[in-house]
Amino acid sequence: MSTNYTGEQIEVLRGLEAVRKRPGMYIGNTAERGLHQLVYEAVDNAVDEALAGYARNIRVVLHKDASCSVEDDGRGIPIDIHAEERLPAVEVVMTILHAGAKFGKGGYKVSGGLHGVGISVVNALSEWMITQVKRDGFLWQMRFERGLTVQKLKKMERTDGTGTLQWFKPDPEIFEVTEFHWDILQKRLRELAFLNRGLSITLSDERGETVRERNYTFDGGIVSFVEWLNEKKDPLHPIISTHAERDGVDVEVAMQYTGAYADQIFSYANNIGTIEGGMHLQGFRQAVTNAVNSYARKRGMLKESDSSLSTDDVVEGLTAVVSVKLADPQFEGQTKTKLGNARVRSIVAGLVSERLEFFLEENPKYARAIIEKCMQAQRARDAAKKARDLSRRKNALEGSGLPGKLVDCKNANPSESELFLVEGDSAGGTAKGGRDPNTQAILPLRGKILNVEKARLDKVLANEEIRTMITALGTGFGDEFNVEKLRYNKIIIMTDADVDGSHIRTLLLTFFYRQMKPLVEDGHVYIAQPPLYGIRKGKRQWWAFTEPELKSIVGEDGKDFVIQQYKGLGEMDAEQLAETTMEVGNRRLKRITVEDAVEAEQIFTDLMGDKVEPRKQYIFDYAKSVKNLDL
Ligand code: 0RA
Repeated sequence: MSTNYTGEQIEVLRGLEAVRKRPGMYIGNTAERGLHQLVYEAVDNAVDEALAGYARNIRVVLHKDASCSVEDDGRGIPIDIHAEERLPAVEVVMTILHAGAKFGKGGYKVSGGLHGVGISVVNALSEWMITQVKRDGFLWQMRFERGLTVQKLKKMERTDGTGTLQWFKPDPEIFEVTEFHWDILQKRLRELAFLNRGLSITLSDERGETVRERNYTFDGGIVSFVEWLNEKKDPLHPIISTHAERDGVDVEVAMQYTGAYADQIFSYANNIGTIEGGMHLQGFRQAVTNAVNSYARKRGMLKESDSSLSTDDVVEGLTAVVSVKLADPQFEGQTKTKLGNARVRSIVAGLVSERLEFFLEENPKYARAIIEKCMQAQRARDAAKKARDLSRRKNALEGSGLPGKLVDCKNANPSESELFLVEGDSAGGTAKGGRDPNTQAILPLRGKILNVEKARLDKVLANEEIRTMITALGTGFGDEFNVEKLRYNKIIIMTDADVDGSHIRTLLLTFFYRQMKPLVEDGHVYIAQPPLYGIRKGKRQWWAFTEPELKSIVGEDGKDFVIQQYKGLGEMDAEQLAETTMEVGNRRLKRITVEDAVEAEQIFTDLMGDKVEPRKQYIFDYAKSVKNLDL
């Protein structure tokens, strides 16, 4: 590169420097999440080109050298000279911060949205990046290193095709981890394919001995999405769907009731998962509540004296996808995943009411099944409330003492206190011996009792252990949950590394997510990570928490090392458990995010649902990942 910097080049350097200095500002973090964000950014650009009606195929390849390429068959990024910057447009897009937006203007009905930081950010955070554009009869190529142009736009061979290839290797100087995960990428790419009907997305992994490749194309769009979500459930009727544009908002909804007890409603704005919900979700829930109630009243299924079905009642067992696309999305909330555009609420509500009312009128048999399901939910909720009131009164009579099984800590200050939920009485005893009595409380949970199959979440409340836990936490649950009453800052789930342990963990996470959501949202829930191996050589002792750690301790041959595998917490004594898993400073905790909880919920559905096959599959999959499991 020339050393006589022009004004533009100085701007470029400043911009890239800012990105490399504070990558978190642009991609969230430099861990796994941020690393995958690079791929999403490149894919989002390609999806935009598809939404504009030009690209049909997107191909993502994970290469052996830890690089990733994203290719589309759109128009190709323009290569003509940009008047202001006096550089080829493609170079402007690749090297100038926020330049992408300028180009997109007017061209796209929908633009990238949340992630839309610009491809120049990917470039700045890559050790190297190659951009190829096919257009105007030729293949064109540029090359960059850490965001700086090292090869100017070069005309290569002739080609009739059009499209864009973005090929980058994330910079190990920036990222803590540089390995892409198939599971993470396939989940998002599959979701994008569902959300954009007909778009073909291929993920190819060339890193292993054999190439692993999957294509996602769904001609049914979000109808296919709901079909897929309900694959393991028992649907009550064919999928109800609608798709329309109103006042510049494109709305797509697909929904289907099942025999399940939980709802599964996913909402999106401009292809971004709105985990925190927002106006589109509000409109949907409101419309479903109104339509179901008005039909139930009209048919006399709900009598005049009966109270109306609540939203919670009418969404029980409902699987739905609500996807909106609009030009000016306002993302709000802690994680910027809540749609704030108020007008979207009535637009979605109007369309859903119309469609659902029509469906109910046209299909009296299905309508009856749906209303009956909702009324059953109402009865269960009433019964649970009565039981709750009863147990509250009982508590008051008994002086509302803390449960006898709880081994509480001395410190009454919640901000410094922790509660360990421990699987089994025996491990509970060990944990009691190893805890710091000032700040750490122990509540043993009896696994066998918790392991109730086919339990609806309401029924979980009948469980003594769960009620004990709620009393210990102090917050109440469901509608009456109050996070300010929480008696411990950290709630740490400590279970064995086997199927039962995983069951209990799944059930607790699902319970917390459904009945005590702010607990998860505010990051109070953790999973303890006990070591998998204890290693001894002479008088020296190590712990390994993963297979690679074990390898790095014992080396390739591992001579003279005595290796003990820990399958259960009970196999450690109090001192060992404290040192490896409980002591602040030594221990490793995994903090549970909303995404983890959503995942747990999906697993919960598989485990507790009516169908046996998914449960078998889960246990089989799990068994594969745990060695020496006694089945
Ligand atoms: C602006 C204008 C035009 C294409 C694109 C952007 C474009 C960007 C990306 C990023 C990844 N793939 C892409 N494909 C296209 C086209 C202008 C024209 O041809 O008239």
